[in-house]
Amino acid sequence: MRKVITYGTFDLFHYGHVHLLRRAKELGDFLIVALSTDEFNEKEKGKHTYFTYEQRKLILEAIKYVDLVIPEETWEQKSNDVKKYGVSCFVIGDDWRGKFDFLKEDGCDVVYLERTPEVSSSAIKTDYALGERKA
Ligand code: C2G
Repeated sequence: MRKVITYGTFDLFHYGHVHLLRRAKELGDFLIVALSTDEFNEKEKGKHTYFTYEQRKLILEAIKYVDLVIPEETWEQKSNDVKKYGVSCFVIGDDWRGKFDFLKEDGCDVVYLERTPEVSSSAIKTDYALGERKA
């Protein structure tokens, strides 16, 4: 079984996240999502999410591409996760290009996938407040 892992906050879940998770799953048989906890978001990423960790986890567990959701609590846990779960492939959006190449030293493939343009959790917040709509 080829396991794939990806990391993120996934707040205000949207179609850009779906495209990422679909493509990530295509790279293996089992997709693990390491979901940023509320504490990690606040203290390390400077993000104040709309939904709590448990609410964001519930949404991700309902996504057909996702097989397991684990907490992302530190920047440094990635190498341990790769070993602990026997992960063959690390995937993330190309806004992170180059940042996680060190995982190749653990024998893990590292894939940066193109971000879906014109959608983001932060844009949803501002656009909605301004009365902007996609439709
Ligand atoms: N994403 C995307 N297209 C978008 C928005 C997001 O492909 N329009 C991808 C991001 O590149 C990321 C994933 O969806 O791979 C989750 O996005 P975020 O929740 O913004 O993740 P981020 O804050 O980048 O967290 O340790 C790594 C971090 O936890 C990554």
